[in-house]
Amino acid sequence: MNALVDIHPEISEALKSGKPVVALESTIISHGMPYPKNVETALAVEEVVRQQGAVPATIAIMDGKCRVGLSKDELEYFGKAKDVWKVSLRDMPYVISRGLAGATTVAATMRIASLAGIKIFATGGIGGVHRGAETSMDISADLTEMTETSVAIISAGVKSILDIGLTLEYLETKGIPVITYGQDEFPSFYSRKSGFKSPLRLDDADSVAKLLDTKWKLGMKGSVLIANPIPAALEIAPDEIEKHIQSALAAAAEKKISGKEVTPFLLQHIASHTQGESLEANIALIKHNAEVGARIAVALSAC
Ligand code: PSU
Ligand code: MN
Repeated sequence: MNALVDIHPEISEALKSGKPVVALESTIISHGMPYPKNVETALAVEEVVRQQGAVPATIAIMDGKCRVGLSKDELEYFGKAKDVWKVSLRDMPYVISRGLAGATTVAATMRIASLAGIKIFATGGIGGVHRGAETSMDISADLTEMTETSVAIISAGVKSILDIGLTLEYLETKGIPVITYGQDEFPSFYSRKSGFKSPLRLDDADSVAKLLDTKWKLGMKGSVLIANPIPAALEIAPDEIEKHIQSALAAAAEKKISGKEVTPFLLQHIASHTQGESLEANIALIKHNAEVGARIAVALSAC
């Protein structure tokens, strides 16, 4: 085992005995939602995973180590502290070697989950190819990591702050299977619709687990993206969100926001202009993803 990876005893016990484990990220806690909803959500998501018979593993960086499994106090710290780094792959060696606190993005969480031996990771939304990437070259390391690391991601699709079409093209180029759970159309986070047909569709956890098992038994390393549409009752219409995205993009350009600040800036702008509606939708879809992720983890442990 890697000396820089510290796994909570309950999780390491589960992994040793082949029990289902679901990884969870921490950027969403520190940089994706306001306190105290972020901590309440992190705890609720862990509980959802347990209810399905799997063990939750929230991942972050602390005291010079990758941490797999956080205590309630530690979750509280990551939800409250103002100086927590947003850590994607690029930042991992710096933040770990300096002993700083870091909240891990999808890319960094996948890498640490993989080091720990966890195969399933549930989150809200992944990073991708940004609108205007043809000139900004802003493409999230979440996508490149999906070719490196054999950890499947359950998300609510891709937020339309990104260029959904280009993100799907990128995933096709890299050979990443994209499966939508239970419908033909690829979802766009707040909405069950995106205007793009999903490359693949599966309707139950057993079928997804069988596909994952097959991919990895073929020696094909890398991820699979499972897009789980938001529950219909909580959907926000795409044109409703689009006007907030346009205003967020304009504000980002005016303030010259760049690099790793872009995604948190856009997310915060949208949240603060939708009177909490987007936050409630966000919380509900993460719980839903955790539930489906845990069911897939349970099915995979029986493969
Ligand atoms: N998209 C969301 N919510 C999030 C993120 C993205 O809808 O919280 C976070 C995730 O942690 C994701 C990261 O991995 O932002 C992507 O950041 P970047 O675009 O800088 O790679
Ligand atoms: Mn970026």
